[in-house]
Amino acid sequence: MLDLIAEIRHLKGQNNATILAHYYQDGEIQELADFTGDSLKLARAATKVTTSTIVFCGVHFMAETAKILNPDKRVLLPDLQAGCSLAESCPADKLARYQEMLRINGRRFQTVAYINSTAAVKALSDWVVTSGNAESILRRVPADHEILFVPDRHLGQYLQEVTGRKMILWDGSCIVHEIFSVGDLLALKRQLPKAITLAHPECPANIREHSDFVGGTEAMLKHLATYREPTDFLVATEVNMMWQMQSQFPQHRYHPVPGITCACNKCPHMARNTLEKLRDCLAHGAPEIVWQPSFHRAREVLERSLLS
Ligand code: CIZ
Repeated sequence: MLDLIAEIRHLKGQNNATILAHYYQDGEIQELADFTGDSLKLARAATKVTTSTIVFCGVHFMAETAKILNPDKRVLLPDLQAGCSLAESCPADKLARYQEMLRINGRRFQTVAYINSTAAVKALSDWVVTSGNAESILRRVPADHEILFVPDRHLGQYLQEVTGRKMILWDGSCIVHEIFSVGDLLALKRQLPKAITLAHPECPANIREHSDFVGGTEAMLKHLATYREPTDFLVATEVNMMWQMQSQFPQHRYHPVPGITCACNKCPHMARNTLEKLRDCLAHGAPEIVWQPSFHRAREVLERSLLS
């Protein structure tokens, strides 16, 4: 393992590469990264990278976003199959047909896509939001337009509650956040009555309503920074997030909220990236995210939404 880490560090220097890692990656990958963050922070960090190569340890839509915002850089993803259940739930051709049907019915709307979507879906959208900037972007949608929100119905429902904007919701969900067990959460709360529950807005309403704080990963970290005394936290998001929490705020205790069918919630797509694949992709310069025609239009939408 130590040899593998030394090898990755050596290859990173040799190939003039920067490693970006999402908070949902295994701790050993986050530890090696030059930047860690949520998709918003990493998309912005990618635009500041000075090396010729970016290795994106995350899922496909995140690496794709880094490439779209940095067309001249080589962007590598350790496993090209690292997908996302949300992105899969909203194929671009299906979205285009649905938008057409709304237009034929005389509906005036703008399409707001969660960043967990393909470039082709972003290219069909007016705005792209992340869990970190969704509320401020929604304020930019003209009040006389409806909002078609894709693909996460739970995040969309949460945003309806906090902004008061009525939305047409796509029927997608995240396999990690969808399966938290409310029964187990309530049992944990009985065991640890003083614990604070943190839930991601991709969680269904029954989990959110039993939580003390709802926010994306970056917002969770900001919230943790407000607690000085050692505190128990029940965490309803991807389990690797607790590695980042533990390293930034080691005085607290973190407990994963169990899923209905498993003891903890790990994203199987994020888990496809391993140290070995990270080493191999640096060694071979592949797999690489290759520029696609839809990236041009997606770039306009991403720049307007995430960088300005
Ligand atoms: O925005 C992201 O990176 C995702 C997918 C979740 C979060 O809250 O970090």
